[in-house]
Amino acid sequence: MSVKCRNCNFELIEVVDFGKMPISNAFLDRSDFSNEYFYNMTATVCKNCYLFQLLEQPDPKMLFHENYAFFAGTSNSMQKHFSELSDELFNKYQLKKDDLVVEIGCNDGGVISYLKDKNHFAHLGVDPSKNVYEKSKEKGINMMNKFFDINTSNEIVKEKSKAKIFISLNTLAHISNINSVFEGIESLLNDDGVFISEDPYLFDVLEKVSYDQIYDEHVFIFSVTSMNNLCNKYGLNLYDLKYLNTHGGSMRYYVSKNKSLPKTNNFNYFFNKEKNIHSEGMRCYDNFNLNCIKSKTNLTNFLNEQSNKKVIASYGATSKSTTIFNYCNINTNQIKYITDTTPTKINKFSPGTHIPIYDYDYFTNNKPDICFLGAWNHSNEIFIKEKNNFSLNGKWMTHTPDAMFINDF
Ligand code: DWN
Repeated sequence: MSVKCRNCNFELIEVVDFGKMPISNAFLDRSDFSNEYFYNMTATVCKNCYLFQLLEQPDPKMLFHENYAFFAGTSNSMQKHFSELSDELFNKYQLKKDDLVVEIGCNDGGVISYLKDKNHFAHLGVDPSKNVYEKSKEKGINMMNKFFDINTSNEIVKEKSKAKIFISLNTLAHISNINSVFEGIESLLNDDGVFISEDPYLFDVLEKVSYDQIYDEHVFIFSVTSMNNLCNKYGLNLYDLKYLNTHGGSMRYYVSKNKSLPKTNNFNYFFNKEKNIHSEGMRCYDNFNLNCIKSKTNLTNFLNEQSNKKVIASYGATSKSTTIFNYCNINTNQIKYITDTTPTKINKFSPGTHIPIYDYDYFTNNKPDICFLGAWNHSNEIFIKEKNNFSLNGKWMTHTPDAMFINDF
């Protein structure tokens, strides 16, 4: 393979070839169909540092721009999650009024919107997508409309100060020039500074066969091993971890500049667990490939059979669904429409497979027999909402690890 590991420049091993994929969040008008962009999506892993990564990534400017379709504010449970982390920052790190907190990829608010609400004025959000940047600015958050790298980091130090806390929630995995980002984090942090990062956890993706976490925006899916390798390379100390249920299984990484902070039991537990898995060579990655193929056959058969007799709709026009629908060749023959509450997605069509996306009113007026959970990672929130608002009289289904009905209310 001509592309080398983005961390250590070693050779990459192919894990799964998902075939042609469109831009995961590029929801289309009918007039865009003939000009749609596709790339080949191949998941790989580095045999040396175990960084799981896409072989090819479309130009980031095609993904993050003035019409970025995803707004984090659409999920109440994620808002609660952001608010809780903001409390933790005050309680655990005793933020002083001048302690700068920087958050990258803060989208339409993120954690720093809660810091701002608590009058912590030394905050800064950085996001390359103009529309979500504008949303944050409207809320009175201090913002920079940039991609984060060593140059942005230098600019922040020059214009503001070094940072006490650097946050990246579901963002680090999106940035292919990872070396420049780590350089930027290292040079931005104070000597007692902490970097807190969350992303989908690789071993959840492998075990749950949640291959839909893999799409253009997720250039990397981190494990403790690969994150630890990156931190070591930049003189940073990954000393603690917190396993999270968000987004179907995520890991929060606590990284200090202070190298003498001891590793916690949590760190040792996950680090050793992964070491044991890797002692069997590439077996977990080979199994993942086979499981993806099995899952594809299983979902396709299930949907083909059910769609003969029933109307199926999908709940949540997610980036994840772009991977599923394109990998499994699912279109309006199986899924009649998708419902979503995000204004930028409504009345558009899904990338690649061109399934129409309608608003919530349409959903309530055109109840499907079966509802596919495109936003399965928000199933708790969705079930609570739908239990009170909407009786499906039918069934909810998911694809992971196998296609199945999951009516549990
Ligand atoms: O990393 C990323 C994650 C955090 O968010 C990004 N690369 C992009 C995005 O991924 P996604 O599109 O797969 O994210 P979600 O959070 O699974 O998207 C949920 C979608 O479902 C949104 O479009 C909003 C919609 N939704 C809805 O219509 N009704 C969500 C909920 C909870 C609802 O009740």
